Amino acid sequence: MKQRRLSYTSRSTHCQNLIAKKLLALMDSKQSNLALSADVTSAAELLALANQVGPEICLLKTHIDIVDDFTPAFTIELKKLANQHQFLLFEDRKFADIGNTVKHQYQGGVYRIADWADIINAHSLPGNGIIQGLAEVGMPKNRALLLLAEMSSANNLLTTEYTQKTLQLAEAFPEFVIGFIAQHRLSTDPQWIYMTPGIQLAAGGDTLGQQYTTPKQAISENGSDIIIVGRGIVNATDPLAAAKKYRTAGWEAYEETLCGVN
Ligand code: S5P
Repeated sequence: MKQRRLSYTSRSTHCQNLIAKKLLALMDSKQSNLALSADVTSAAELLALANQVGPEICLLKTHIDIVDDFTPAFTIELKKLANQHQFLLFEDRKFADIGNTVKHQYQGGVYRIADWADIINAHSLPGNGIIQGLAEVGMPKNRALLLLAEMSSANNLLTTEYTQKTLQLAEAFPEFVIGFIAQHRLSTDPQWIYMTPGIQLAAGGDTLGQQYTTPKQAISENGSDIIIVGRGIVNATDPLAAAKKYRTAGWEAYEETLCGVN
């Protein structure tokens, strides 16, 4: 069943976090609810992809630790492209440790994630301490956090109860947590932003348990806000043409669920 929704812009008034407000406004002004999962292993390739696909996306998701030739200069270049093409940066670090450890992982080490990533994500598994630790680093820098509430992989261990408890954890930190990595909308509260990975234009999977759903299913039927697309774009012979197709599919699915009153 189609889920009716408010526009992204009108939702932004319900958010406490500045990145959430910025992202929702950007999505409407750019007419894109597409996030590129830029899962490539060379810095030059990632920058070229970001430059090419940048005009089509609201968000670029990285796995910074798979870039073979990472240097601090790389993230400076990435930020320049984000400003030029108007997209936000999301490091898919999936933090999963105690608060004190994730603080160091977030602000220090080689990658200094807090210096350049607008958004990060974390597993809720360790409990509220992980959010508190990340918030100590991220809040002074106006950053934002997503919690993993559901996963796309087959036979994952995230039960319905785990998902509900993740929602409850988020509700205790609305200044820093902006939403979820999830396969479905979890609540009627308009402040939460849902991002769905495991998206291709045709449903299916890969050989390692990934399960794909379509943009229409994710946005229109399951009530998500942002489609996260990796190999559907990255491995296409023409990534820009593929990104345009995903962008159109995601946007049309959003528009058809809009309520008359925005
Ligand atoms: O449940 C999840 C959560 C995430 S963040 N399933 C996922 O696939 N992801 C990430 O989304 C994954 O790490 C990868 O970067 C991307 C999906 O890539 P694709 O190539 O399968 O589209």
